[in-house]
Amino acid sequence: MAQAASNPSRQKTMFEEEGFVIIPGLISPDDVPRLQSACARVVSRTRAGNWPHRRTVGKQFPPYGDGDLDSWGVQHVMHPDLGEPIFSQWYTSTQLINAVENLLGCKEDQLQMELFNLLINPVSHNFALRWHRDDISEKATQEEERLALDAWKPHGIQWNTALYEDSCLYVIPGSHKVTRTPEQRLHSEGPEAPVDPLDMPGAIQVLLKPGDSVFYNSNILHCASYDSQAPRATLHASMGNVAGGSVRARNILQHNLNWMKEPQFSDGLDARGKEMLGRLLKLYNTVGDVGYSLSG
Ligand SMILES: O=C(O)CCC(=O)C(=O)O
Ligand SMILES: [Fe+2]
Repeated sequence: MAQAASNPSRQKTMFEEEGFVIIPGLISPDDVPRLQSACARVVSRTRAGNWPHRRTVGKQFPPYGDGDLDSWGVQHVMHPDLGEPIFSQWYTSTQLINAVENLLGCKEDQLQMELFNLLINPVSHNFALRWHRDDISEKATQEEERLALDAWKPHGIQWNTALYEDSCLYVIPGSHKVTRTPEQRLHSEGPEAPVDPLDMPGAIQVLLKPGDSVFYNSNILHCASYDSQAPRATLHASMGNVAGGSVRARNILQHNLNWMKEPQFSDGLDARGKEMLGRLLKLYNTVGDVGYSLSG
């Protein structure tokens, strides 16, 4: 089982070497119950069918569509229509920003706002995601995989912050740097999710206590298994360095973020949030100019 790393320099080394690191305590004690209550409200709204931006059971990647009634995630928790300002307050909190700056090795004035979603347990059936890297197809040849892994730069990071105990995620430490072995390929080519994720050579289960965050490289091989009986409310977000340009855009703009352009969203942010959003909108406009598809 993965251990939490204790100091910033060790955390950065672990993130770079292992492709993930667990950091406890990035939510202030007062905010834990506030975030739990906000999550309970948005989850019940989603399960009642009153929030269209959700991850539907049966679909691993966007677009999620509106097929199954059961959900494994709530998208866009900072959306003003949800009326829960605690989410953007936490996303722009000093403790979190400091952790991201340290792991990416950049300054606050380079950080851009990206995705903020919520991962939840489905209620009527278990569901699992097959082994994958977020930004490299499982169909990539070994050579294509090698080139894509070598091209990675520390321009973006994603994380899961658990509000309740969470043991859904599995990762292969160090796999963000190396191509799959033939056996790992067999386990990740899908389309089915694994019966037991620990059958995958090198896999470990990530165990998070409430308030723990696991930060990970989107190239790490990972999968997840969702038990409909185990309550889950895990904040799932990403942040980027503006230096990532169009490479970051590919990752984040596949989720439809047009709502982030509305003044109503910006008006609800603090000064730091407004600046981070401004950097994302600049990327949006630049990439839009070169014809990138923003649908999804
Ligand atoms: O549920 C999780 O913790 C992982 C989700 C994931 O891998 C994804 O959305 O691509
Ligand atoms: Fe993933």
